[in-house]
Amino acid sequence: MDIKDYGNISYTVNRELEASVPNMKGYAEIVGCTHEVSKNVEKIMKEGRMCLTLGGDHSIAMATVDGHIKAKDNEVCLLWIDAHADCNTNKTTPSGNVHGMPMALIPYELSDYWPHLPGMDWHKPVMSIRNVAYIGLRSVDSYERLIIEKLGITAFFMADVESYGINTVVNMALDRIDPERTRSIHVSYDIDSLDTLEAPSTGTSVRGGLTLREGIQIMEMVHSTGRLGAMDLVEVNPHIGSEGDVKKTVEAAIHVILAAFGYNRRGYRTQDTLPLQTF
Ligand code: 5AB
Ligand code: MN
Ligand code: MN
Ligand code: MN
Repeated sequence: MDIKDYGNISYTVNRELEASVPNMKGYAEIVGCTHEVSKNVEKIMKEGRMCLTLGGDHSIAMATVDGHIKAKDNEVCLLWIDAHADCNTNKTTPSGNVHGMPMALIPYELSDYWPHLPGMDWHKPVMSIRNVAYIGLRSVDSYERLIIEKLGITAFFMADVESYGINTVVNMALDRIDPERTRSIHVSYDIDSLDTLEAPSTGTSVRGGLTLREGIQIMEMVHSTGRLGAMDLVEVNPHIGSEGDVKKTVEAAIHVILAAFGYNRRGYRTQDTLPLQTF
């Protein structure tokens, strides 16, 4: 497999932007970073590659999805794997954390709920919420619930994973967001979708989440469609928890990424070459 590390994103920050929008912590930094992320994802995908972006703050997803959409002429669907719905605006947020907002910035159906966002003119909400599905939700704020219900967003909560099983959930999600099975798939994978036991080193961990087995199964199924275009693996925070917690969380993230790019738990046939070196 041909893998290229494009390194870290470098960007400049216009500090004057910081106070320009209320209730968005780190706004200037996020504006500077996301614009570069979007340009990079677009460029990398136009080189014919799949693009994996590692984070870090989930706010980068507004940029990775933007770059993906620009590279694929709008023919994209989005799977949002998360304990949280991340669709607060700066008016509904209980925290001011922008990583709780990217899903409100991505679809055009929510664009009227935002004030003008200085420095974000590059960002065009061109995706429809009809092409978006959540899996793993279990900590949703009341305004987020209102938005999910009002817009009829396809959302599979942990209770649905419990009732249907993860296989059926992934198939139902893809049926809803990509009925013709032609779109390039973007997976925005927040590590906190996994249970605290599997991924403790993250900022907003919620117990009662996906097992690592379910988390891997989602990505094996996405891989098998042959249409994974880009993936974000976010909210891994090595500053949280013990050394053992960090190791466990990073290993879980690696398992999920390997599944996305073709590592197979069944092992390989002798004629196949290993798609990736495992750790
Ligand atoms: B994450 C919360 N809904 O808006 C908020 O980790 C949590 O990217 C957001 O999913 C969690 O502050 C954001 C309470
Ligand atoms: Mn989350
Ligand atoms: Mn998130
Ligand atoms: Mn978080």
